[in-house]
Amino acid sequence: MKSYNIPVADLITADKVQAQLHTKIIGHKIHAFRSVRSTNDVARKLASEGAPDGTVVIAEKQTAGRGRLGRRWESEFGKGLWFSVILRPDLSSANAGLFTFLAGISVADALFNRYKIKAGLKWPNDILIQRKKVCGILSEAEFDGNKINFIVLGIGINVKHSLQHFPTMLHEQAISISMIHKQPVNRAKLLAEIFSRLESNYFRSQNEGFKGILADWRLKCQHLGKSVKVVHSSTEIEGIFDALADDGSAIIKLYDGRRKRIIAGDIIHL
Ligand code: BT5
Repeated sequence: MKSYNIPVADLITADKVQAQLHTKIIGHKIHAFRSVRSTNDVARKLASEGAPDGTVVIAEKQTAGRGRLGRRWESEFGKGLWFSVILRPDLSSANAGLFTFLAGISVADALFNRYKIKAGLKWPNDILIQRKKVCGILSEAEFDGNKINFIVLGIGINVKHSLQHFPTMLHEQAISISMIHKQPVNRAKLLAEIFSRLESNYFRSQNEGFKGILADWRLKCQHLGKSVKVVHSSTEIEGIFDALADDGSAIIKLYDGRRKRIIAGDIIHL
């Protein structure tokens, strides 16, 4: 892919983000890189070496940014926010999958607070603007017995792209904040806002569990009660997206009235 120059003054640094920070833990330690393979890989290594709760890894570019199931995440130099947050919740392993939803509502709230953009959430890990993907989330966990040892919450947000910065195959499905919000977007301020939202939801999950977080996610879900096609493993089913269950799985009501629980897959709007 082509490389685009951006002025040094526009690069993200730990200092710039920390100057905007209002959090107690998230972002107090930031490892900022020009280029890495994947911020999740760097964060997992740091976490296994003992990096503290709330440590962040961010890069201007990822050469092997990852989505789920080994899919590629396009991470153009200087155009997005490609970052991973290390969390060390005191929770059982059963809760690990719910951090994707925690991240989804946090990013959506930050987009609304800063730019009045009403983003929608798509099960399980997408944030959409005008039905196109502006953000993807890749939450990975390591366990210690039946407790979570750490979570690496990887978040990729398209910020400054115009259409030509995306590969052609993504033109129909990807969007950036700048394609909607016509004023300049300050990535450091947006990141600090996301850290605040992530942190308050993180503390909420520790104090109250995930009930409120999942309720907020349902309110922002774009396809609750709508017809969807779900592709999972090598099968496809169609039905109504009936509910997000408390364990994060999707409940699909088939057209013959039966309900099917899906734990992993992709939703296609019909
Ligand atoms: C995701 O996977 O959406 C999770 C993406 C997580 C990326 C972050 S960036 C920081 C951290 N470090 C990493 O290595 N990853 C995380 P999934 O639901 O599997 O979606 C992947 C699909 O999204 C691809 O197959 C493409 O179709 C599409 N896609 C790839 N890059 C995109 C982009 N920049 N914008 C919109 N869609 C994209």
